Amino acid sequence: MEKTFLMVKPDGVQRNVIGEIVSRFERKGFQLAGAKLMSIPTELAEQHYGEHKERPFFGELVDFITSGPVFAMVWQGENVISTARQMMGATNPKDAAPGTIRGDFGLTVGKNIIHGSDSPESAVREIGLFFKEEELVEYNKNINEWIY
Ligand code: DAT
Ligand code: MG
Repeated sequence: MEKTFLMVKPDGVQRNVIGEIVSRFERKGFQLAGAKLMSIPTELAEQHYGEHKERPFFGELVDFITSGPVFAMVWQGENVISTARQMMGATNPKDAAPGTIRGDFGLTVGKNIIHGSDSPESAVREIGLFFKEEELVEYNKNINEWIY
């Protein structure tokens, strides 16, 4: 089953929306495969956002993502990568539709509440950066018979 890496950023943790965000993915029908509250070391932040290292906001981005705990998650389900991106909304919360996570909880691009992998390649890469294989759990939920 397809998997993606999602992370409630430090602003989302401080704003007390971990539960709300987890709830949205649960209700949609996705299955949680792993989760942890953690502080991101600077090196990991720089690796995770490596594709942005030439961008003018890279320093701010790394400072922000290491500024407080994050809630890192792996979710699985059919089309979870692209569906989670839709549920997150546009990168800049000012452009994110109401009903999306960023549309409902964010105001500015620097503090946009949630990260989600943007492709199958980045999902594999990011899951590998944040989780050891033994931290991911494979299990069956009977409710899946009513989802698939
Ligand atoms: P996304 O998080 O939607 O995948 P991205 O990968 O383009 O967006 O950028 C990563 C993060 O960097 C984004 O969540 C917020 C920050 N960011 C993006 N564009 C920015 C900008 N123009 N100014 C400041 N921060 C920005
Ligand atoms: Mg991105």
